[in-house]
Amino acid sequence: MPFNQPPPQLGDQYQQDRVLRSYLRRALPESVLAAIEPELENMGRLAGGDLYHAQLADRLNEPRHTPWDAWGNRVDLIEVTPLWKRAEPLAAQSGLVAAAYERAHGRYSRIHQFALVYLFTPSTDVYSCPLAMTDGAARILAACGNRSLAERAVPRLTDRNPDTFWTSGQWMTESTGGSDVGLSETVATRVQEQGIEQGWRLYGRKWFTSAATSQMALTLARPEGNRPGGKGLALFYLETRGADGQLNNITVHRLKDKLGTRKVPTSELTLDGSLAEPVFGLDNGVRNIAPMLNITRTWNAISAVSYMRRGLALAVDYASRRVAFGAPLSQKALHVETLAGLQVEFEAGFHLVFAVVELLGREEAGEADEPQLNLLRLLTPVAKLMTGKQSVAVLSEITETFGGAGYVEDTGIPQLLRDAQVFPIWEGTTNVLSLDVLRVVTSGSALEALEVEAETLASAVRDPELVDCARQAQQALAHAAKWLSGARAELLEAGARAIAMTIGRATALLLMARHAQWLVDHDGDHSGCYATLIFCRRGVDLIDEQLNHAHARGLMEDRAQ
Ligand code: MFK
Repeated sequence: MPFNQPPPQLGDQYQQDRVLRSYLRRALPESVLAAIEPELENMGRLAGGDLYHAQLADRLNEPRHTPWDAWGNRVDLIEVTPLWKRAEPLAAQSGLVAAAYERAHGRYSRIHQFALVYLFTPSTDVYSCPLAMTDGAARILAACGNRSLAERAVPRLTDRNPDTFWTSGQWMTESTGGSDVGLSETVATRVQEQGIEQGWRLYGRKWFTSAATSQMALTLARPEGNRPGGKGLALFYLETRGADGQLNNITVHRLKDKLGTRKVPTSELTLDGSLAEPVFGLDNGVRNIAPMLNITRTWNAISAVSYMRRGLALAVDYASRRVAFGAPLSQKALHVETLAGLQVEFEAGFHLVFAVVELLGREEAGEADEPQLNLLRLLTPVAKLMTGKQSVAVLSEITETFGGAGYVEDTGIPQLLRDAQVFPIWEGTTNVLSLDVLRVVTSGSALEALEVEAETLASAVRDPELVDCARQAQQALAHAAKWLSGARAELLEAGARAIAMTIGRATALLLMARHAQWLVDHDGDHSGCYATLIFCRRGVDLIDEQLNHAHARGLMEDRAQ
């Protein structure tokens, strides 16, 4: 018999997740953890068992678009994969959107929701995408003051009954730009008959509409006569089908042929007189859709850390099964060092995004003060951009930890890397979000709020090695503040990514140090200390004092490379 390598096994994804479980014990009151733990246990079992096996079996399936029926009628049917068909009712019943709006656990409700999402996401092939947009739409509609829209849509978007649950799209991107949304060309026309207003119709082409199977969408369009730019756009609500079941003057042209997230039926579509309703106001569309972006960016960051965790769970298990050069990989110093480097990046991202989730929960419970609101505004793009980059780097290394097997499709490993590549791209690329961070830190008091929070986190730490890590993190933040106050406009822009990453890594390091101290105090467990020390050594302050933008311009000026 030739040798056959035993494949990696995935166990119970809640019970085996030391980082998630210890975080929840520290962050939640005992009564809240006791109330939600059965749900987490159930989701962890499913994610590592039944759902994971269904996901592997579903690997070759993709969504299908049928533009015409046999008799020449335009139907634009989109059929999703079997795993997605299973994911939707599971998501509704598990309250993956609802838990945030039921607020059964007050300001802890977002932790409840996102802990479930974190377990669910890597076993459901990015079904988190429509859920993220659904959550973002519910957040906007619940607060928009448009009572009839809120009463119609919010109960459906937050429903636990799969038969009546709705998902929402977020149709922003046009071919003019996914980043510079103010260039959008879609026009909104007011329809009047005999002087009586009949509503609005939208005309335009949306170039990247994720999850076009949703029952509704929030989208941007320019009311006729409005000025150019994002301020001239307005935020509209539309339902994709009328009461007769027919599409709302929407033509789906094709599904996108993407590098990853291939189960997500992302479409190009044309709105040709689609009935729509302004959510509120007839301008400032970009500003008005921003709360949705901040929610979907949080989902993006949670998804990115959940993918890192999945890759690590498989790689760590595999290391104990794969023998080479006389011993399992789990006993080889260089392999262990490599895995530890990946583990700490995951832990840093985990603590950063759950800090955002805590702030979001406080905000929605009306318990956030001004500095906390500023922190939420700053750390949301920081967490999204940092975890997006981490997830690609970590999953690329994870692929390599399997050697040639990681490069072979039916192990399921390559799909993790391809899917992760979307996290730094959609919902704002790393550079676009770095510029958002730059705007926040140069126009308000968010950085001061972070420095105060850093002092609070540092003061919770007593172990001398952790104290040293916390000091390095505070020095990095002080360096960022000093650099920001001294640099000229072009240099500020050129250095924006380093600033954003430094803020992210320094904040994550402080959060890790605080958690590590708690683990030592409560459990005598030093795993958090090791993680903090290793992460600190990998580099926190990424600001380049020698940055000379003239060099980059000189190098990249328009000539043959
Ligand atoms: C797996 C889970 C996730 C899955 C989700 C999948 C969904 C996929 C579908 C998509 O990809 S949807 C498209 C995602 N697109 C983006 O994220 C857009 C990226 N581009 C930006 O974020 C640009 O910075 C932006 C469009 C906002 C720039 O547009 P503008 O017109 O130049 O806006 P400007 O002047 O920067 O901001 C307009 C206002 O909004 C300002 O307020 P004021 O009017 O009061 O001055 C800004 O302060 C405010 N604003 C912008 N971003 C904000 C914000 N406010 C709060 N939070 C923000 N993030």
